[in-house]
Amino acid sequence: MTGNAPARLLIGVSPRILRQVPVELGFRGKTLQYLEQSVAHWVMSLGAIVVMVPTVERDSLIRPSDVDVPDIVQSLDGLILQGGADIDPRTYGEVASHAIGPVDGLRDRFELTLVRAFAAAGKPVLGLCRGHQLINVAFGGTLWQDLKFDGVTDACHVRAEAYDEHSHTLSIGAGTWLASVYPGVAEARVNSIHHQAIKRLGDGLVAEAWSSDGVIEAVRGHGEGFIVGVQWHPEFHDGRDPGLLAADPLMRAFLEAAAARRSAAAL
Ligand SMILES: [Mn+2]
Repeated sequence: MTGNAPARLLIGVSPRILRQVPVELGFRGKTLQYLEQSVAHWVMSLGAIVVMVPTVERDSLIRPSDVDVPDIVQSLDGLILQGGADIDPRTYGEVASHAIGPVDGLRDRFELTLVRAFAAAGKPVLGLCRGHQLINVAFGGTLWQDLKFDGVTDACHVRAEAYDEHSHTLSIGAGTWLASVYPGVAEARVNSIHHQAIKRLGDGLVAEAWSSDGVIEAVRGHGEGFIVGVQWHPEFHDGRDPGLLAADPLMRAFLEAAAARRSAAAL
């Protein structure tokens, strides 16, 4: 790399959190914050650098005020929200139903703050699965807490034993932004590892893809900037199953938006 080459894009990924660490891993009484490597490898495969952005516990030695969210936003070119646990229904004004899974209010609050701060700065945000749902909540939307329990659909959006090998088809809306990312692809197959989904759309978001039962599978902020959520895990679409929607066009669009934002700031 020459001295004149522009610095590579720096993409932040907020972590998954594991508080009850299995004994055999060591870490007795500790909390793990981690990223699933497919997410990082997907970003890195297209030339960007990935950094994890840990949350700060209220009672830790570092106080949140010491590393503020505005500092994080200023230092990074974009944000990716990983999959993970259910979002606490209290964040969107609902009471938890019997079908809700484990929740983590700290992760919710931190990621909601990150999304809003990146969006306000005009820096791209990409949400995957839980991250897609979190974007919706960040802009005032709500979620189905459990697609089966809530009677939304009988179609299967999650099969524990199949995990990332479970898939279904979806339709990409004609004329949408997502259709421009995947020209000529009106129908596609994606993995499906979720039991929740968007109920009421958040302010300023538009749905761009749906499974055949009408569940929203992709959203985008219709204003300026790049705010995109997908209900599937493109990071698991690694080419082993060529029948699945290619992941790279989506990541390229995200990184192009990050590069454009950096160039605009340099003017
Ligand atoms: Mn699905």
